[in-house]
Amino acid sequence: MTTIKLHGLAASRTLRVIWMLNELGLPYEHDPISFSDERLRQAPFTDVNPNGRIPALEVDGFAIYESMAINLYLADRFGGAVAPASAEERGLATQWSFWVMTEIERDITTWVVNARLKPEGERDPAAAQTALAALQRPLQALETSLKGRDYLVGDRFTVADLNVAAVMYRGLLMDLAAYPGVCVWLQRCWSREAALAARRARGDQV
Ligand SMILES: N[C@@H](CCC(=O)N[C@@H](CS)C(=O)NCC(=O)O)C(=O)O
Repeated sequence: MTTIKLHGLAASRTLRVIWMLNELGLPYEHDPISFSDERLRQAPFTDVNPNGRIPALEVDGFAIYESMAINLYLADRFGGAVAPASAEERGLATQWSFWVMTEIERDITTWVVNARLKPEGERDPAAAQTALAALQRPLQALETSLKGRDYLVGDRFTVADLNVAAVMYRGLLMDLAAYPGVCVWLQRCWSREAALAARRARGDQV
């Protein structure tokens, strides 16, 4: 029997992997270690991820880190409808996963921290504004890519949608009126039962 162990509390980037494991219906052992836990920077955790960060995953002793890579690996290893069905779909799933990490993640994080999450007095409105401005180009690219389609790759929900929507979790707090296709697609992805279950695991009332 395959043994899967996921490291990382749900209220972190680990959420992305919890969503994926839920989609695949895979049972797993959960080690909800926090990003602030000193044990991240010590063995045995550093044997799993020498960067001392979460999420990290072990499957029958095989260790892997980086949230996007973990989800692409899980799709490859366990298959199902969310997995790419051809070399082209695999290429596009990789493309979207790299894209969201390089074009979206940093700016959406800066925006949400300084526009929504920090107490008002501690926010940096200029940083939020700069980040929001930088997001316009990739959001427009995503809007264009979704024109006339419900999902990013093929005609079904795949790991490409999951990885992009998961990194864009904080987009749920953003006014996306200028990008109606992105708005509908993001809601579609996050309203899946596997996604809602992941959000409940991090304490969201959904
Ligand atoms: N690129 C990595 C980033 C991982 C990451 O930064 N994780 C944070 C929690 S969300 C962490 O472990 N922080 C602890 C630290 O940096 O010491 C991924 O997507 O998995």
